[in-house]
Amino acid sequence: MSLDEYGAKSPPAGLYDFRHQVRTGIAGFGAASDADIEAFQALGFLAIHKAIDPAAIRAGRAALRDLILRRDLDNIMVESVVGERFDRLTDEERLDSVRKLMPIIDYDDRLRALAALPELSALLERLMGEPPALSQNMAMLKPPRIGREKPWHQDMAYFDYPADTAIIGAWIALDEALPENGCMMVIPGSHHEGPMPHWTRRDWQICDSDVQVGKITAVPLPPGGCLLFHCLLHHGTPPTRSQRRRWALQFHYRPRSAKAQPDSDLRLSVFGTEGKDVTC
Ligand SMILES: O=C(O)CCC(=O)C(=O)O
Repeated sequence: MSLDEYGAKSPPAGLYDFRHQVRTGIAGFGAASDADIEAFQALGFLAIHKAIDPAAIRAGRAALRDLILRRDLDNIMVESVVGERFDRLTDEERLDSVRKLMPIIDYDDRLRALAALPELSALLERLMGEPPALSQNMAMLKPPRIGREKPWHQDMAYFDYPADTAIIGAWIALDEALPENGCMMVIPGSHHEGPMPHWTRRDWQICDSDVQVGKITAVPLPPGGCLLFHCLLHHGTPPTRSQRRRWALQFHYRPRSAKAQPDSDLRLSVFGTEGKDVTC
C-alpha cells in the first residue's frame, strides 16, 4: 500500500464545468460506424454505452473488491486524507479509501479478460489502423465524499513513446459516472494541438490557466460504458463530495508496431522536466 503523494488540494473554482455534457453514446463497441471513427479523429474521443455486459462489470467490481481486501499487495494507492489509518479500517471503509490500483490484470483473470475483449480490440484496430497491444492497466477509484481531483492532463505526458504515437485510453465505468461523482471531462479536439507543457502542482498536470474552460465537456457514463480517448486529449476528473462511489478501469493500448523510447529524455524534453518518475 502507498499513500497518494499529491494530497487533496482543491482546484480553483470554474475548472470543471458541468453545463455541457455528452449524454448519448454508441450502443456497443461493434456498433461504431465509419462516421463514428471520423468523429473520434476529429474530437479525440468516443463515448460507448452498453460496451460491456453487466455480468462482466459485476465481475470487474468483485475482482477489485477482492484485491483491495487482500492485505499483501503493494499495488494499492490510498487517498492521502485517509493516510496511515487505512490499516485500521474495516473492510467496508477500505473499499471507499482507495484511489488507484496499478497494475491489476496480473492479479486477477476477471480483470485480464476485461482488458482483452475481442470487440474492443477490433474497434481499436479500426481507430489505430493496426492491431493494438496493451501498454498499461489500472483501476481509478473515486471514493465517495473524499475522491480527489485528477487535474487536466494529457496521458502522453506519462508515456515513453514518441509524442505522435496513437496511444488510446479505454476508461470503463464500473459504477455510474456522473459529473457530481467525478466522471471524465474532456476538451473536444484538443488532441490536435500537440503536446502541452506539464507541471508538478496538484499532480503532473497542464497549467490551470491553459485549460480551455469554455470548451469543457463532461462525459457521464452508465456502468459498462466506455470512453475511448486519444492520449493527447486534454482531460481530467473533478473532486467528488457525492455519496456515490465511482470505480473505473483504465487500459491504454498502443499500436502494436510502436517502439518505446529507451528512457524518459524525449518525453521530458517535450512535456517538461518535472515529470521524471510520474505514473498515470
Ligand atoms: O479516473 C480518473 O479519475 C482519472 C483518470 C485519468 O484521467 C488518468 O488516470 O489519466
